[in-house]
Amino acid sequence: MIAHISDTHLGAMPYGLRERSEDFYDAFNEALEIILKDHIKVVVHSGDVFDSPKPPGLAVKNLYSGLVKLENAGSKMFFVLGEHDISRMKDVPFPLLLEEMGYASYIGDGQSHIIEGITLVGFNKHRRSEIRLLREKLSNLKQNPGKNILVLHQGLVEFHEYAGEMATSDLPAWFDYYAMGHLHDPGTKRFSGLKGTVSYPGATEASGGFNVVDLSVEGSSVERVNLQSSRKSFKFTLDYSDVERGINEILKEISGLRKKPVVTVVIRGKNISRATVNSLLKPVNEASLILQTKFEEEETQQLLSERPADLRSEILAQAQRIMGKEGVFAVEELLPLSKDPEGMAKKLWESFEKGEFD
Ligand SMILES: [Mn+2]
Repeated sequence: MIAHISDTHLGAMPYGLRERSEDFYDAFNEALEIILKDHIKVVVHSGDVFDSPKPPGLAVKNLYSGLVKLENAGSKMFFVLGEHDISRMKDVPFPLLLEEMGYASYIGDGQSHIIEGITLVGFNKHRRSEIRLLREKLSNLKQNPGKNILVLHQGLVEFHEYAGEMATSDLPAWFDYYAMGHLHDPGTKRFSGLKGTVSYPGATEASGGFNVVDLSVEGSSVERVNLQSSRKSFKFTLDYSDVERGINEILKEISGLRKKPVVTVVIRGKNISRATVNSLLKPVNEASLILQTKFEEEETQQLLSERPADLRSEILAQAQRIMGKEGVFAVEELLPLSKDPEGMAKKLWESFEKGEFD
């Protein structure tokens, strides 16, 4: 048995709320508690340990004390780096300090790391412009005796059409388990061309869980462990004509939770009185950590009323729809460089030279 966790994003603080940043520590610490209780020795982390290459002290403290607990129980975390861990300033990524101190093991170097008879091979995040290189590295890997696990921080198109940077056909076929990170929605699939199960445990906090993987089963079997500490988020769509009843239903659903939820309420209808709605929503507001209210007047109803899986994927999907692969390139590669015009120009030139624009 191994544990597989990903995208813990320690140090994230959505809405600038301290309570939300605590959620990430709570989820991480609860996952570690379960791992310790189950006496799991090998913990694979497939990237985005921290939310930022310069994590806040509290995030470093939480990771450090978690790793010490693992160490004391004879367990260890093995990690690769996600794009959130890697500084564009080419500074030393923070998680590597913990490797230096002996509290975790870095496996993002593409080498075989044999632990308890299991071979772990990991790669750090490769950006879209580096995928060809990653494919080449993957095709040169050699199978080891015993169980083999591949650890990557990449989107696979079979799991997300727009956030996918590569396909399962790019993966060597013999791995017993493919420990994926980067996509925040959990997903586990088998493919006829691959020996092992491919799985994204999803972002620990947002998805509220992680994987326990049984390698003794042919091709591995994945059990998802759900965390109690995770904060629920809800989106309700109410008809203005029946708004009072709708609000009572919401109150029933969101009360009695362990943590006040994040709530979005969409009010649809004609001639909506926002003042009336806002005053009716007061008890909902009190029962939530954050309440966001959106109004959709019937005439101006948006086409996109479905909640996107996450904002980033939605931006990518729209960029792809409107501008094709150049749009995806702009969002993924150029946008993060918006404070670095020189880097941006360099990136553009590199990609142009590689013939990435038709
Ligand atoms: Mn990521």
